[in-house]
Amino acid sequence: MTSTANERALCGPIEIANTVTRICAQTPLPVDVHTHLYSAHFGDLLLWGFDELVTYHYLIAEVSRTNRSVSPDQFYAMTKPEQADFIWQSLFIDESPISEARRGVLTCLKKYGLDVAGRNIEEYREFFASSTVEEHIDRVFKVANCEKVIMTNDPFDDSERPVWDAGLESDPRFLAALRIDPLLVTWHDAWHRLAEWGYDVAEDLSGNTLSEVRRFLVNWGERMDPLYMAASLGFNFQYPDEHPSTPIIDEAIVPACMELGIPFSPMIGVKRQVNPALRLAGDSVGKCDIGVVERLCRNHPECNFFVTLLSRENQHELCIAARKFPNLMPFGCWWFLNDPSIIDEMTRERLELLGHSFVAQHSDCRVLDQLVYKWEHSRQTIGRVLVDKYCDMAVTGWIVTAEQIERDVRGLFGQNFLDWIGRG
Ligand code: RAT
Ligand code: ZN
Repeated sequence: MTSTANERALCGPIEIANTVTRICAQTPLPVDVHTHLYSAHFGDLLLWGFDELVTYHYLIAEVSRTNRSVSPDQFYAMTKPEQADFIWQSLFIDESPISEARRGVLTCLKKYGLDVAGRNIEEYREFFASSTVEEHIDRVFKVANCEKVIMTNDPFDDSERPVWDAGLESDPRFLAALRIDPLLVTWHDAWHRLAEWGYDVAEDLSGNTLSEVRRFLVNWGERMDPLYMAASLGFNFQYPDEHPSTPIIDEAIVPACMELGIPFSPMIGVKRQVNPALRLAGDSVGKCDIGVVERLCRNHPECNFFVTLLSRENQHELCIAARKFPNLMPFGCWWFLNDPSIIDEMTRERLELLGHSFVAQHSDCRVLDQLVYKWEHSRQTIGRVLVDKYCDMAVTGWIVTAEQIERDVRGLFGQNFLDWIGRG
């Protein structure tokens, strides 16, 4: 093909590099496919502001090794502002904020126009205190250039369920994902909750249990209108297996996903609570068995699987699995993988093996403001990878245009997922 009437060929590596970098920096983010953010209607469930930003659990893990004068129990006994003061002093003043999570705080301050050089945390606190949550949500979406985010919505969460029960008006920027970890990870407890909510279930899965679990999922699906159903699973998760999780997937989750017309999203690889004293910061990572993903996709070719794996060691084989199963879409650089060096490696590997058929990143934000830095950093890293890839194409004589790059970048930033599930 030659360039079309409206599409001008980009000439040479410098023009390609400048154009790709600009497009990656400026393309509106169609959807952040996995966050822990909530709309303002969810009240205190939405975390935002300086103290929340600085007490992110990634930073709690870092301070626990940097400043051992305070034990984890003593740290958690502090008030939130005290925790933030302690982390600021230990990780930002006593040391250079060189890690990715620390650099992220600086990027947020800069993008809000605050004086990073001044290191004045009272000024930062005042900045956030001077806005309402609604104003701040508008600001963050604008600064991050983000159109929509997908929340993590857990019907087992006693602070979240009442918000759905109240049936308040929703904010179209915040889409739902139905999160169902307890059904697969702690069925021995979860079944009591379902029974309490009027479902005819038994711990041994007898009688109507599986059809009732399916009814529970479809009921919540109809209520939340989720874009997918998700569960975080341990690195040692097995499928198929003797464990109740196998019939629950085969006879409740997959049929419910099919009925609702959404994918199932197993997020596999967490090693839970290797250091319980650190609480939310105490989880780790393990390599999972890629056979679990292959067998899920093979046993349920009619169902789509939207998958992210936590271990770096699983990423290449996830790409290969995706080459074999068109009902599998990999997404994001999850949690311990959300660092520039690893995003660079994973994005190259995925582009080389899969072309565009994946979602390059999600933020996993737990604090609204992280939307600003996580995407700023990922846009830069993915941009550097794409510069190389488009230059490699152009060297052959293939014509590269800004319009094609814009389409591709929007896809990688989340449009691919929306198109895949028919919600484009
Ligand atoms: O990335 C994180 O913050 C983790 O703590 C988890 O939230 C993980 O992403 C999950 O969704 O379970
Ligand atoms: Zn998450």
